Amino acid sequence: MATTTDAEPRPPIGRVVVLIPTYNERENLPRILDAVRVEVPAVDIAVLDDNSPDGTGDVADEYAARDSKVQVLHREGKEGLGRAYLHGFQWAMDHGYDVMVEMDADGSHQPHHLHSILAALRHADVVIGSRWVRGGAVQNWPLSRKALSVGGNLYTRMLLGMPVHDATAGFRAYRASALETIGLDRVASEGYCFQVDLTVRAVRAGLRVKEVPITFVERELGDSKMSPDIARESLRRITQWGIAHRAGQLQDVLLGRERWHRL
Ligand SMILES: Nc1nc2c(ncn2[C@@H]2O[C@H](COP(=O)(O)OP(=O)(O)O)[C@@H](O)[C@H]2O)c(=O)[nH]1
Ligand SMILES: [Mg+2]
Repeated sequence: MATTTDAEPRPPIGRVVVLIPTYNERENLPRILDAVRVEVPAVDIAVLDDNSPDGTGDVADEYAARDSKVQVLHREGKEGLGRAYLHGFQWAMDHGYDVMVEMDADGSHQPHHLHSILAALRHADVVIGSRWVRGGAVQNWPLSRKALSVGGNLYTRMLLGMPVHDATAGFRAYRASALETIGLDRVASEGYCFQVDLTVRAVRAGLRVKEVPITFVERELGDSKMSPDIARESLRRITQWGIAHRAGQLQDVLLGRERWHRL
């Protein structure tokens, strides 16, 4: 496994694009675009719209027509968050960006956190805006959503033994080099478990993954797209990865290749 340390210098940040996936976010989108543009004016934005029935794509086009820092990728239909991000990452790599930021459209991810996320990336390959580290928080979530997030993260850590507290978080920044190392063509996750998938791949590849605290604020407008199907995909895939991981460890032990530090 490749290893990296804090002491190793990282290249300068370079060109940054914030990727914002949207499905039925016509009320939220202009607000988040305005807020990101004010907070980090030098940064480009690409909206990844899955042909939202409420016309979010048109709202995005109107915005992009008067702001050259904003681009819109129109996708054919709703294929899930993971697919939308894979498309956005590939587009961003093809267009020479050095850093890709993931950010929700609904106001849950506050643009002022972009400063600490990008600052941390100077010494990391991947930075996760984390709700479940000291200083992190969630506002206005019902107990059921909190339980799902805490439980999902606990399950992920137990099965996969990862040193990450918020593997399901969706406010994060990747260096393009990190995405190249991860190898996006092997990522099959469609829904929200895409986030866990990339976290596991990044950690396993020996990339330096850092968490910085954020306050996640539940949306005020529009509806969450979280669904039982999305939760089921996460549970199924995380369980499969966990079983494979633990079986590999057991095999190491049985073959006398103990690596207890990985347990
Ligand atoms: N393009 C695209 N965006 C999606 C899809 N599902 C969710 N999103 C976007 O992903 C972000 C997070 O979704 P949200 O429903 O708020 O999830 P929650 O915060 O976990 O409840 C929002 O900007 C959504 O519009 C999808 O299938 N395609
Ligand atoms: Mg949301």
